[in-house]
Amino acid sequence: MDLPDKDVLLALYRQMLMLRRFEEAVARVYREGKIPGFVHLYIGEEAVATGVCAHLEKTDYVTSTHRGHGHALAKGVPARQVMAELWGRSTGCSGGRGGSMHLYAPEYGLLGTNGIVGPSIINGAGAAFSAKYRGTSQVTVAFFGDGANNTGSFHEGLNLASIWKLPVVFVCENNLYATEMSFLKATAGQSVAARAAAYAMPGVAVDGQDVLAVYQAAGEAIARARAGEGPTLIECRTYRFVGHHEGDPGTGYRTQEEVEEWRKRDPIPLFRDRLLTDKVVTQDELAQIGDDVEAHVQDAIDFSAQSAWPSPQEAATKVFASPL
Ligand SMILES: Cc1ncc(C[n+]2csc(CCOP(=O)(O)OP(=O)(O)O)c2C)c(N)n1
Ligand SMILES: [Mg+2]
Repeated sequence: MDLPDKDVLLALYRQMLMLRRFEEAVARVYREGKIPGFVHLYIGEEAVATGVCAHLEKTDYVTSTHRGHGHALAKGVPARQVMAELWGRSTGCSGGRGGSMHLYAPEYGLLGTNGIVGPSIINGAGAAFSAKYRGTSQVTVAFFGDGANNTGSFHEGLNLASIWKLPVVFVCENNLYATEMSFLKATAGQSVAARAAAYAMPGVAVDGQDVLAVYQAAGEAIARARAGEGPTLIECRTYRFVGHHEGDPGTGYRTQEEVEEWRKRDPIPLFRDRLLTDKVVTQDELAQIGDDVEAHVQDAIDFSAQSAWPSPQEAATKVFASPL
């Protein structure tokens, strides 16, 4: 494939690095007790959200999972608002009510991360139905894991999207495990992409550690959706370098050798080496991006630390439906 323009390449690099540094900072402050509840980090999978969301407009939609910080950031939710939400502060994107698994920012097209495995798929189909019904050109991307691929939501969502030709792209982040359960043991046929045939839509399997491969596949699928040609299923083969959630050592169900093998295919150094080998960028340019990203993440931490908690009255609003 021809390389995209330099500004696109640098934006992809910056975005992946942002996702990585953000999550590393989350791990640090989590251990200091700053963040309540569970966090599921995206470390190792950055090329997926980055390569996909690079094609989306602000008005497009994303539905996401329990492992959704990267999706929120890549969709354009400011780092301050994502971090402050993790800290439970009133300046967070959900006003501090939601935390990691309930990041909502519809003004940026983020229709929610979700603690339940599967609904991102049907919610994504629903958002796409809404866009089609209203006659807009909005595209929805529904992210989900390999675990969700074996739930009813997957089959319902893909079926409805296909019969109604909805403008949606289903992106499976196949990191080979659902908590401790191996994808290969849990999935008949051992392929997510192959399931697309049953729903009469294109199914594409891509190397989820290669941001350019993801960028290309997503670009085609999003253009297809926007042109009214219907849904696509993309399976990105990837790996989480860390435990399922912070606190899980991630060692009881996979070997150290396996983790080391995948770490050799870390999407960020892979891409950096390619940019340097192809002489697209200089070391200095990359170092500058690294410094900017570090400052950006530190700003989000400082902002969160200085933000107020929601008042008890505020915290209880928008949580329960008003009785009729
Ligand atoms: C309906 C439902 N069943 C079980 C759980 C518990 N649970 C939380 S995350 C998870 C694994 C999800 O695996 P996958 O979809 O592959 O996403 P990953 O964590 O690998 O990103 C499970 C089973 C849940 N949250 N919701
Ligand atoms: Mg998984």
